[in-house]
Amino acid sequence: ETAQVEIRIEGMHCNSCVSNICDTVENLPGAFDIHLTFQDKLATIIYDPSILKIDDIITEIEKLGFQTAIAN
Ligand code: 9UX
Repeated sequence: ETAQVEIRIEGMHCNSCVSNICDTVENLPGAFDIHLTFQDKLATIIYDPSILKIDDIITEIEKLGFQTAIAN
């Protein structure tokens, strides 16, 4: 099973922030892929909803110090 969610991310300072978010999300069990650019501030995440919950993705991103909002 595959789902996609778009999460708006505020508080990124540079591309190292992008890398930190991508590395963290990619390592979550049930995460398949993440696309995120500093310019768009919009993360597109492909994941398995039977393994990984949106709330868990958001929690992990916010633990890194960013603010989030679900965009779809
Ligand atoms: Mo920059 Mo971001 O010095 O997670 S890497 S704040």
